[in-house]
Amino acid sequence: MADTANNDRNSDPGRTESISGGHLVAKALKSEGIDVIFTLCGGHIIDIYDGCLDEGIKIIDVRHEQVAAHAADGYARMTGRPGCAVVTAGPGTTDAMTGVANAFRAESPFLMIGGQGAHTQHKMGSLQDLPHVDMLQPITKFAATVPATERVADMVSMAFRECYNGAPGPSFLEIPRDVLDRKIPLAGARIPEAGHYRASPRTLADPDDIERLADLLVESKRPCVLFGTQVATCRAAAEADEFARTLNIPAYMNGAGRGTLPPGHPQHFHRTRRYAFDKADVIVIVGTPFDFRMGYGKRLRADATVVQIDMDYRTVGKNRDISLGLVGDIGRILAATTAATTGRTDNGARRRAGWLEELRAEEGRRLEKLMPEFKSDATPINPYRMAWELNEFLTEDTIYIGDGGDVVTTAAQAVQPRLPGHWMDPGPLGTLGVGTPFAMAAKFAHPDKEVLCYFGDGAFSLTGWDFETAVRFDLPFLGVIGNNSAMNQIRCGQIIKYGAERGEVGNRLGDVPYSKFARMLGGYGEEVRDPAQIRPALERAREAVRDGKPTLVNCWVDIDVWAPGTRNQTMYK
Ligand SMILES: Cc1ncc(C[n+]2csc(CCOP(=O)(O)OP(=O)(O)O)c2C)c(N)n1
Ligand SMILES: [Mg+2]
Repeated sequence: MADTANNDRNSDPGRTESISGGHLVAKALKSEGIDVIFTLCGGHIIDIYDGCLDEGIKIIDVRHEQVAAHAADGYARMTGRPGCAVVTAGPGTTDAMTGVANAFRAESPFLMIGGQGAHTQHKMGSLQDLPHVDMLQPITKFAATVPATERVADMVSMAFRECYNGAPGPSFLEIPRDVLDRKIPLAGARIPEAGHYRASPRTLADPDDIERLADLLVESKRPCVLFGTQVATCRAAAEADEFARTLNIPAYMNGAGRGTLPPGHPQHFHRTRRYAFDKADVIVIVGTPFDFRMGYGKRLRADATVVQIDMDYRTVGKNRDISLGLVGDIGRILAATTAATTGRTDNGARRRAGWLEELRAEEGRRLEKLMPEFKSDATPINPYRMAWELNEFLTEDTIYIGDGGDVVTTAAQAVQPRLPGHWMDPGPLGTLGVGTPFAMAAKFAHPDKEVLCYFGDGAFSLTGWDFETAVRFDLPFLGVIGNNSAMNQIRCGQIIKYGAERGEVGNRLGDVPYSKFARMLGGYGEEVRDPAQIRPALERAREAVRDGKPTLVNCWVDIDVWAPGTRNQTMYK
């Protein structure tokens, strides 16, 4: 703890009536409900730490600023509240930029605070000086410098407000060192009060369009719906469930929308999305853009009636024409649509039974085709077998995180989270290295849940040193590595394009026994080469995690097996 005299000087207005910029930051963070900052220290930002001590905000210090930013992003996804990362000027801020960019594409709200040289040394060549705001502007919803200590808390709350403008995203504030360190009379600062500086973003779309959508759905014979990440962002799983169930509409899920409906739910479908998109008469796209994951909209039947619902006005109708667009909170819109269809003599639900049976039969055929791979006894381990074992191993309480190339793509063919909000992937920026920070953030947000992260060996090595942070902060997660000693997703594309001889350039990694790395850092680890040993090793790892140890189960997988998406290079089409 900081010494009491210092605390009194900074934050007890009754005695001194003065407060420093760093302490104003902490007060504003507290107003926003922030209970943890993810950070890596630097001389420019230490007064924020001192303020956090007074406000009871936990400080998790990591080993690379990219990790701090990803963890703040992950915390936001897991809690439904914004996250916060605090990094120093110059290289601290540039290191964190990848995490900000990832959150920007993934629509995840967090505030990054960066240090800056003193205003009095502006453009004089101070230590770690860079034009941070210019650099962060294109990848944030809001980026600004705090010009004076009086404005610190006000601008922190402004930055949080901006995070929620339309679809959420990150904001950036740069606070010069003299602004942070200076003390001002408390009366001179606006300190926005919790709950009094921003409105609810949960707006409803045009009510007439809700009625039009209800009409379309009631009449539809072969509708389908895709629930995307914003269903999770809006915590709208209950509304999505009621919508799909009441109207009997087959539902597919992508991004963080996975788990919106559990496997086994009558309207939950998984393997027939393309088939349904080819045959549907009405397609409702909820909270996911027409980006590369959707072939920019080209994967939807050209003459289908396409409805798009999104939090962001700019996303609706982008890349593909739509028949109807609705903008607002996903849960509100789905609930209002369901309500608009009730009370009609026939909402069409029963008429669609045959359509759902057709899709269910097709799902079964597709699963049958994959079963030999899922059950493969081959060594090195077939990555499909890994995928199957992981899915069998998940419990209702497991939060699943994917961080890697091909092994993670393959796993997505089997792994289905059992509950909403239990799936994390980087999102459309496709950033490798999110796994360790996401796992730490998930464990911090949900200490009673199991957090399982499936890594590629390449992905793990980008940010893996923060395994030590998980040990230090008692954030045990179950890490599993699908180790093919390669950046294999890229290797596949190189081999296809340049042939086997010239395709092995710049993509091979060493044979690293990551279990030893885990043990070196104070965790638990095992090596697995025999597919029959995957499950027992996972069980032992689960026990180790329950005993408080972060874990790496290093599974040696076949370098020459790829997912169809990788073989067809669909991500580039
Ligand atoms: C930060 C970052 N750098 C590079 C890439 C490009 N990339 C996509 S997949 C991949 C290979 C990942 O290897 P690994 O995690 O071992 O998974 P594998 O494909 O081998 O299963 C790379 C380098 C990326 N997506 N993100
Ligand atoms: Mg690999």
